[in-house]
Amino acid sequence: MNDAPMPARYDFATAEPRWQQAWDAQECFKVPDVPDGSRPKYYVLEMFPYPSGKIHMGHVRNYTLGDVVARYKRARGHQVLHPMGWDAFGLPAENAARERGVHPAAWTYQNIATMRAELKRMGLSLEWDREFATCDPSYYGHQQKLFLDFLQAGLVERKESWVNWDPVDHTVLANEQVIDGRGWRSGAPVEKKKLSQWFFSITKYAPELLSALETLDRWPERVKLMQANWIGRSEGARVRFALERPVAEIGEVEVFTTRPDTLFGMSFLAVAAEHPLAAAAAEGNPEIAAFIAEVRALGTSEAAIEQAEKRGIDTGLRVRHPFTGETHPVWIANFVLMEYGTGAIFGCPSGDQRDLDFARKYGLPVPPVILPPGEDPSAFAIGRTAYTDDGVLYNSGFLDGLSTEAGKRAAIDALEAKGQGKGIVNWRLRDWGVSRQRYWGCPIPVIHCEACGVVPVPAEQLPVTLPEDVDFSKPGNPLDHHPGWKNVPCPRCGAAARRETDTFDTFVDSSWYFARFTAPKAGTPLVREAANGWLPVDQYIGGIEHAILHLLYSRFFTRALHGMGHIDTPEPFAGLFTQGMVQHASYRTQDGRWLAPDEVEVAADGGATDKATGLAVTVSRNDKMSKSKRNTIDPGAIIDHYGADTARWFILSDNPPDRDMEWTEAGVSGASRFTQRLWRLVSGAADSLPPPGAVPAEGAARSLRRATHRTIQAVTEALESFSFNVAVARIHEFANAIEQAAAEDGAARREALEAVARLISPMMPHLAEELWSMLRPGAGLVATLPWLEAEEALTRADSLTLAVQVLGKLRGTIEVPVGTDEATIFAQAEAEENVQRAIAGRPIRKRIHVPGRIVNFVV
Ligand code: ANZ
Ligand code: ZN
Repeated sequence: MNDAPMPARYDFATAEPRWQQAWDAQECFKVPDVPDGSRPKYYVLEMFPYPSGKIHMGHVRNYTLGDVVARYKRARGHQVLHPMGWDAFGLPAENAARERGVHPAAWTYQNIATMRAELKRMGLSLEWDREFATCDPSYYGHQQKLFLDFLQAGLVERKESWVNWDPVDHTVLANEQVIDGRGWRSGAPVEKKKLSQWFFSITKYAPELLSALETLDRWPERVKLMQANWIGRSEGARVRFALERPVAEIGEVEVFTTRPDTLFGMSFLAVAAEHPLAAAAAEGNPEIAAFIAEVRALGTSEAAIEQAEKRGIDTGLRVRHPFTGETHPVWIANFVLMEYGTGAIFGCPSGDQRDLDFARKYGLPVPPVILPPGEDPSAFAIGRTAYTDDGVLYNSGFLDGLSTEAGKRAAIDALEAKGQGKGIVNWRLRDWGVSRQRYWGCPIPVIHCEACGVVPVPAEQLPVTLPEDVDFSKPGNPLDHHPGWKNVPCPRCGAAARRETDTFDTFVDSSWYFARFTAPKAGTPLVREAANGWLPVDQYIGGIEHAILHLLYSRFFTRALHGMGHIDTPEPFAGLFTQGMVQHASYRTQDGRWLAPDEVEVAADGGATDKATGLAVTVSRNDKMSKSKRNTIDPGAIIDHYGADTARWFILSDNPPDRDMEWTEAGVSGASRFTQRLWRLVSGAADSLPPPGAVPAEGAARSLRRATHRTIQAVTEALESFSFNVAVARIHEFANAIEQAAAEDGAARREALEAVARLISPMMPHLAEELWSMLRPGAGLVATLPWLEAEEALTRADSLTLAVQVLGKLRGTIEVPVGTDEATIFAQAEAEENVQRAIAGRPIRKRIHVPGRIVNFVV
């Protein structure tokens, strides 16, 4: 007998690192670069993190979800690729350099070290050998190589485009970085400027990117819809309007419309502020010039334009209508975007709300042309609301009487016959501008030569690495004012030339990392067999904030790589799951200060007081965790205090993973108690159980065995369907069932406890190993075991409830096992106390049995 005292509690602090080492030592999560075909492959990937400095609860949720999938699929017999890396370029590192004088590389790699250690503490089943950071020259050098391939394939272009220019920071701003017309950092009024920039020709793939959405049957509908809207296919026409009098050699204006049927409802023509006709009209007209300058100061984002008040100015120019020959005024309007269609529209106020608002504001005519179904043409009038639905055309010359659809076709036919327009498909998607005037990004590998023009850096000279000695004290791009870096000889003619100083948008880095993970150390960007063996990613998991750009750019890259013959798959992500956010209550004092959770005392009713002052604070629930509200919870501190399994269990338990969840102290401590409870359940029984493999006696402890197998079945279904909170709930119920089960059959109890250890293993992998090692000392790791299969016979309903009647009156019910013979059923029914009383000693004349339903005694 072993008299060593058992510890009274599960000591996660020593157990978790111990199991992590055991997994490492046995290389449980390692897979070959080329799947060997012995088992089906499964590639699980979570969106890789930006190394901001610390992991946050959003990471914990994301990586826990991925780890559950990875561990479960591994147990189901798949060869699972589950890598991790760092999306490591980007502006924050440069800001840190400017603000704190720390070099972006040092800052980034320090953050990576911290975050890697934190992630490792979570016990994720990652293959760390595949780790890379996108700022490693060994990654971005290959990206430069791919860029040369794209260039060769005609998928890259250098062209002029309008950008938001911050005149103080000397940098291009993304639309999101323009706030109320000002640079988000400098606060300076933003200018629109034309710059030569590098573009990936994503628009060439627009039709495929749209139509292939249909093949993504394991993507959320919502994400597919967002992508479809972003790509934005619309059918319509281009219509050319002749100017009554040409200006600055411009004789006509072309508009794009999706409603050529409404041409007879035209009231005005409007162009964007950046349109050449606007510039021509501004010549010698300070009022127009001032208006254009004002519109340019507004952000270019559609949202900004949508919100801004509709404003315009009459240029005094007029255009001739292609059908009526009448003339209409040409306006410059702030709601017309230069980047969409042709940068010009014809305004039909009766059929378009924006046009109507505009027409009403400036007193322009509103001729109605579409008659809604059931309306009387003599009575129908447009008030404050445009009629944008289908109807019958009227006041429309040769289109009169046609439906909207027929009218569109007839108008296009007529325009084409006159040579004044044609039917086209227009796409909202723009080419992807990837030039950034920044240091901390992947250098674009081209050289500008006076004589030769743009010359790609020869592949053997890659990688073009970033210089280390850079000066962040001046505004603008440090690569630009570096004394030597950009001065290089032209690779073609040898003359003095200049390196491109733009670096790539960091979305480029994240557009192919999932492919690089399949052969992260290779000397070429990709290795065919590895990429083809593992791709597409079977399950991609990340935040909805990446529903559009990151996923679209990755899809484009993959299609382009496919088109160039690098890989076989055209789509990167076969399955996509978007997780909800982690929220936390926030606390605010009456004088408006935010308090951190540890600065308040929360009462049982949810009310809270400031620990320092004792005064009541305002609690608001379901706030996104944010530094500004001081309601973030540090995962590191949680792991210190409760262990990784508790954090994982709680984060999985609260809500379905695609919904937002609220982090609460009560929730996490409840999860912690549950880990202790499971540990006690097993440690208390381990010594008294029969040896492993003991067969439960036939019929004995049937309800416990049924609970075991039904739980196996339910947890399996829940894990298959991403209902991880349901899996957690079933295991809670199972723990109750085990605790309440009669103690008679040790083998059934062992079976139940072993099932607990194995069923929790995707969610609480450390505790699973700990329990398993108590139940089966020396029997190896749960991480290497196959998933449990439920025994069908034990998951089926195996008893029936029968109503028992005496002379047709219900007197009780009995429960019998399926397949019980009739004599036993009658005997059991007759023995019921209530039934005995109703029979009252009278002889039974007839016994009736309706199988599965009723037993009736006639006395
Ligand atoms: C005339 C018209 C009449 C229009 C009507 C609509 C309703 P989607 O579907 O998004 O492609 N438009 C075209 N180019 C524009 C630009 N650069 N900036 C702002 N608006 C522009 O939208 C196409 C419609 O948006 C076009 O059809 C045009 O207005 C407007 F009863 O033309 B429509
Ligand atoms: Zn040259």
